[in-house]
Amino acid sequence: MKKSVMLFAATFAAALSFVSCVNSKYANDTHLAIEDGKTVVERYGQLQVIGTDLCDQNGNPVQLRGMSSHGLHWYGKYANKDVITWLRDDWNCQIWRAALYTGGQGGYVSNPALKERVTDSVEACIENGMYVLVDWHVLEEHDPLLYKKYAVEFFDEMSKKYGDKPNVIYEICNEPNGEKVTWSDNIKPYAEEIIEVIRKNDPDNIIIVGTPVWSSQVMAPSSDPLKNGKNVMYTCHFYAGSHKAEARKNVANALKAGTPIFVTEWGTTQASGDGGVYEKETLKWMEFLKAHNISWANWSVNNKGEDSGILAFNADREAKGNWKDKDLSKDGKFLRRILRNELDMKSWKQEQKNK
Ligand code: IDC
Repeated sequence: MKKSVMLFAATFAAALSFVSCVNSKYANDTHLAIEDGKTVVERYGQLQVIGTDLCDQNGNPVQLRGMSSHGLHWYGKYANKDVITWLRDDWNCQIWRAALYTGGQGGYVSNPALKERVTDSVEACIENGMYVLVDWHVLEEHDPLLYKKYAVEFFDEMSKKYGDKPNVIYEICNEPNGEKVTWSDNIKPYAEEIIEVIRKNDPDNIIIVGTPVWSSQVMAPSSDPLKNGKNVMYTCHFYAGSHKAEARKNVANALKAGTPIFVTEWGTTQASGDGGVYEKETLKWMEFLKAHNISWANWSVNNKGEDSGILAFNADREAKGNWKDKDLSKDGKFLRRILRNELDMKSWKQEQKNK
């Protein structure tokens, strides 16, 4: 009796997974930075948003995965061709994020020369056939409207320079935050203006807009949409040790409401960027993002010694890439396996059992 119940359950589960596999429009995604000698940009070309999906030039849904720089004014030395190429070839990254802090000491507004770290990143990604997120890293200033004047100039210049390259994705405000900063009064008017500036020079590359409360309130855009939302996505950020099932539910609801989501930043740790690596919680998120075809960039490439940094404390001070196991932090070793498609929830659980 017990045996037959088990047999029934197993058959039912197998049938279910067969059905879900056949029905899934995401089933064949292989996540390779290079496949049959072709880079991801050669294969996917001009990206576009269809419904809530990020799609390639032919309208097939794609999921991009890769790494974010740390603040370019702190660890910008890693935003170079050697490191970005290593991340493509050894880590299987298809995307790189250049995080340009805008406010604060040493941020772009007080230190405009920092732009070179962004252009170095963009050029390395163009040469490498990778996508690149140009991240206007709103954080300390809370409100994207505060430095709008600088953002207008910056995105006008970037879109004039690189608007004809399919590699570039504009992330126009990392994490708006603060009680007084709302979608309707701050983020939306800012986004509409910046999108207009970019669209004059670049009619089609993807633009990503931050959401209220450090890019967590992903439902906001659906009730008060942008006037110019074509090929626009919205971001949700999470740190696996702080944001869990409820945050995933918010994302699922936003997708249901028709809001395309791109996770431009997430970490394996607590929101502080420290506090340990949450492996199981991370793998839950990885399953979720894969099932919903949501692209992502992980925070971040640095050797500061914080838990969310992929390098061991003080490793690779020359910023050359070519990292050995000893150069990587716990976070780095874990993420490398995820990106190389060597680890998922199932194999991780098995490994825990075998320990
Ligand atoms: C953190 C860095 C940390 C730095 C701090 C400064 O990891 O070294 O001292 O910024 O503000 C974010 C932000 C991102 C944060 C990260 C971790 O986008 O800039 O980086 N985080 O706290 N949002 C949620 C977490």
